[in-house]
Amino acid sequence: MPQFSRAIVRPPCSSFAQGLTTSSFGAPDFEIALVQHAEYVATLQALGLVVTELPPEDAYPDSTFVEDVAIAIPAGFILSNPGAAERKGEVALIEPQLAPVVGRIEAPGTLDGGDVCQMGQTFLIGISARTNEEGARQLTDILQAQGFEAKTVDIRKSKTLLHLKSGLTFIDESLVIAHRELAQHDALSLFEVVSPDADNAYAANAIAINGKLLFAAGHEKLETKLRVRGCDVLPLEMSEFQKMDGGLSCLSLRY
Ligand code: CIR
Repeated sequence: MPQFSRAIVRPPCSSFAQGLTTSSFGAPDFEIALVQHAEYVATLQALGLVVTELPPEDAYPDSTFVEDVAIAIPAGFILSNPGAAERKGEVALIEPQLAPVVGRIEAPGTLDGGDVCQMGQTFLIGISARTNEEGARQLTDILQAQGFEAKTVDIRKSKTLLHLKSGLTFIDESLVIAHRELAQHDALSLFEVVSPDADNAYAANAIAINGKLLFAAGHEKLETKLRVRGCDVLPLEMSEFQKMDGGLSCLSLRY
């Protein structure tokens, strides 16, 4: 299971409800989002991580989803070039906090960190509405230069996945959570794949960290399947972030 010692987060800002979303759950409650975010941070700290909390940034409603603007690898950070025009400015905003920067995705390449799933020495890169083939190619070059392997997974036909990690979580070398539409992909052929039913699909985005599995509360069917397989599940309330299409992994950069 992945081990991390540090994380960077940014709490939701007062314009949070104006962010991008496709969900039909209604507007998020800002005060509840702050409470859920604080519990998320406290959980990372309880797992031993040193958490750097950046100030909220009202000019960028989606800036709490810090995972999308950079990819952390052992050598440093790779800056992304988000696929949504509204989010591109978030990269310059976070860059001063990230050192060293060991690469960046440049136009015409676009890439959101939510499309990048590290599975040990291999990274899966989702080609999505946000990450294009050129962005994936640039990231592949950077990762290969750092000794990693990279493979792409095309999710452009998916009607439900915003990002690859919306439907995929690497738990350890033998186990992943994957939406049914990803489960048969070659890249997952060596793993036992646990797939959620449609009504638990949101919880496919989880975070394996230091022996625990941070998991979206309220998805008991998937939670039971994971507990049966030995996962130490820590449920966290995520309702207000789900309303903005965000999951657990998007809320932090872990390294
Ligand atoms: C967006 O549409 O960009 C944000 N509202 C949600 C981003 C979620 N990020 C992620 O899944 N990595």
